[in-house]
Amino acid sequence: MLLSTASSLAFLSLASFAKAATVTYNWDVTWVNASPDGFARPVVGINNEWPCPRIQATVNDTVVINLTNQLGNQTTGLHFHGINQVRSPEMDGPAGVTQCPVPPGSTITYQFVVDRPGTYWYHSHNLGQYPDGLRGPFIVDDPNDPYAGQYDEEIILTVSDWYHTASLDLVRAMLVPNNTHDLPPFPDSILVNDGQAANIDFQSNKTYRIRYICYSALASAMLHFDSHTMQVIMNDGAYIKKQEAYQLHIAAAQRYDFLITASERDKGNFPYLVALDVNRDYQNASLGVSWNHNFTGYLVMDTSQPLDKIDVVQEFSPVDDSHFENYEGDGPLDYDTLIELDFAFCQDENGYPRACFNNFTYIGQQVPTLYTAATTNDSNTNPAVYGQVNPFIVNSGDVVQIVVNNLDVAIHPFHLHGHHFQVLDRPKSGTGKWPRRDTNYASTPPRRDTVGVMGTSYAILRFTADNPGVWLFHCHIEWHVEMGLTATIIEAPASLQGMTFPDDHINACKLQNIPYQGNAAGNTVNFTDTTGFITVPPTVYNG
Ligand SMILES: *[C@@H]1O[C@H](CO)[C@@H](O)[C@H](O)[C@H]1NC(C)=O
Ligand SMILES: *[C@@H]1O[C@H](CO)[C@@H](O)[C@H](O)[C@H]1NC(C)=O
Ligand SMILES: *[C@@H]1O[C@H](CO)[C@@H](O)[C@H](O)[C@H]1NC(C)=O
Ligand SMILES: *[C@@H]1O[C@H](CO)[C@@H](O)[C@H](O)[C@H]1NC(C)=O
Ligand SMILES: *[C@@H]1O[C@H](CO)[C@@H](O)[C@H](O)[C@H]1NC(C)=O
Ligand SMILES: *[C@@H]1O[C@H](CO)[C@@H](O)[C@H](O)[C@H]1NC(C)=O
Ligand SMILES: *[C@@H]1O[C@H](CO)[C@@H](O)[C@H](O)[C@H]1NC(C)=O
Ligand SMILES: *[C@@H]1O[C@H](CO)[C@@H](O)[C@H](O)[C@H]1NC(C)=O
Ligand SMILES: *[C@@H]1O[C@H](CO)[C@@H](O)[C@H](O)[C@H]1NC(C)=O
Ligand SMILES: *[C@@H]1O[C@H](CO)[C@@H](O)[C@H](O)[C@H]1NC(C)=O
Ligand SMILES: [Cu+2]
Repeated sequence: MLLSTASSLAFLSLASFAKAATVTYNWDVTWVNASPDGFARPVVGINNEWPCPRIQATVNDTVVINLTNQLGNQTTGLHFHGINQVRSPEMDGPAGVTQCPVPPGSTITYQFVVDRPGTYWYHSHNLGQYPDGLRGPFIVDDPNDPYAGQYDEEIILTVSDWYHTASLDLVRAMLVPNNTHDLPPFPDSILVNDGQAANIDFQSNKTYRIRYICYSALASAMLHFDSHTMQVIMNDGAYIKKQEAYQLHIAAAQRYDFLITASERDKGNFPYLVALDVNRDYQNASLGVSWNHNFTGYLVMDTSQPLDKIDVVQEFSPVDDSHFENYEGDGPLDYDTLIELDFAFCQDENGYPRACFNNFTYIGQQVPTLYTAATTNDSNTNPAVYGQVNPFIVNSGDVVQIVVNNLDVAIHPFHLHGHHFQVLDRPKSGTGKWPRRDTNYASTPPRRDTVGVMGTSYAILRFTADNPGVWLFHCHIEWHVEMGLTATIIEAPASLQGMTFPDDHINACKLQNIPYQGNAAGNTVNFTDTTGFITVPPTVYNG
């Protein structure tokens, strides 16, 4: 998956003069047989192909995706991870939140403006479906790239855990009362660039910008290059001050853009290691640390030499990404509103394993939450109309501080839709809960959309509520989403009142007899009447 020099550079130089364009994709979501690690299985692809294609646009372009569900036996939908959907919250994509799932045979159009440059990705946000393959890179080029001129070529590098069993079956096997240790499914293998060969053509005197994306459902990954250091320039689509890294730890859904240079002295081929981190906390030896899924790729300078060396790392000690500094040098925002979330595993009334924020697990309702916000008049400021989606009402213009207290011993990557947050603090494993005091925060905090919160520790995040919509905040371990590890931010509800939705989006609801107005159960007369709310997670998982 190389972006060729010629086309990417031409794209950049033209773009600085070009007017904002519209980039259109006509996509059928289809089953495809693939064997990326040698094991053949049906995967979810696009237009009968897999890996899925890349979305490529320039800042301020309009992206149109005309998506038809040709799966025949499953609903679908797409989320554009890290794209903030400013003035288009109805295009964010999570099923049950900003739309109904798209039924087989139906078409839905996503249309939105890409307001920020960087490395993003898209994926299904329905049914635990992206680990079945429905994910791809989403690149937004920057005519004003502050690092332009410091690199010659761009390369996309993706890493993912991979499973030989369909996600639906994995989730069904996980959500059973005898899963008393809340165990997720563990991967069968590692994929890099959705396969198992990803060598990089590496020419003397050239610098490469690697756009590194983690598609995982569970596992983080460690990255290390033999004899070469990385210069990280961006995290999650936000520029940072250049930061040297010998090793990078990337969690599910995160992205890093970094530069790597072939010096004039370099000769031969250099291995690089991507090691899947399925450990609950790689720093905590007492949890039994293992590295069972490794991938070796090569920086290839000389094709006449063998590709036989391996890259061995004695001890993983990745750069601390919470110490990255935002490129602009912005200080921490002062906050108005505090949302404190204690995360722990829990059980529901039927003894099924769940994940909870403040003792409540997310339970999907009938009406997508954004549709409820749009159709419940002034009552949309009352959390009670949304049902048990862990709703938090946030006023327009407020700066919100989210504190996540991770009461579990594992690392969990938390993602916010609709915003890039500042990461003010992300202390080491074992620190315990936030002491409810604000001290010693980063002076130029990095901004990102997914933060890895260490085991038995916390993270302090801030963002400005300048983007009306309904935005999920959730662990990006897909299996934990299915266990209910999600909260819902109802941002600027006054401006959501009376919002309207495209006919094709509403039609997806109508085709499945899903109500699309009123409170969580579709009551359009008495918004606080909770009759029909779903208050216990279903015991049979159908998505
Ligand atoms: C994108 O649009 C905004 C708002 O019109 C403008 O300020 C900005 O300069 C544009 N960016 C680019 C790269 O064209
Ligand atoms: C979107 O896809 C549908 C089904 O393939 C097709 O009928 C329709 O013309 C497409 N719309 C656009 C705008 O391309
Ligand atoms: C849907 O079809 C695919 C491809 O034939 C198959 O692998 C999968 O098991 C089916 N899923 C369900 C839920 O029937
Ligand atoms: C739960 O019990 C079923 C049936 O005995 C078994 O197949 C499954 O492996 C068990 N799952 C766990 C997580 O123990
Ligand atoms: C690399 O750059 C140096 C300094 O600019 C130059 O002298 C040398 O010829 C270049 N080598 C190659 C292989 O391009
Ligand atoms: C994976 O790589 C790490 C670091 O070099 C090493 O410790 C580990 O033994 C490797 N695992 C396997 C299965 O080779
Ligand atoms: C969750 O429940 C536990 C046990 O009942 C209680 O001690 C704790 O205070 C609750 N936490 C929150 C945030 O409500
Ligand atoms: C390491 O794991 C053990 C076992 O769960 C736990 O008791 C301990 O607090 C953990 N240490 C740190 C630093 O998180
Ligand atoms: C909601 O507001 C609309 C417009 O103001 C009004 O027509 C409707 O009766 C209101 N519905 C309820 C249930 O209050
Ligand atoms: C709406 O429903 C709630 C809960 O059932 C009830 O307490 C309230 O009286 C109802 N309001 C009206 C106007 O019927
Ligand atoms: Cu998690």
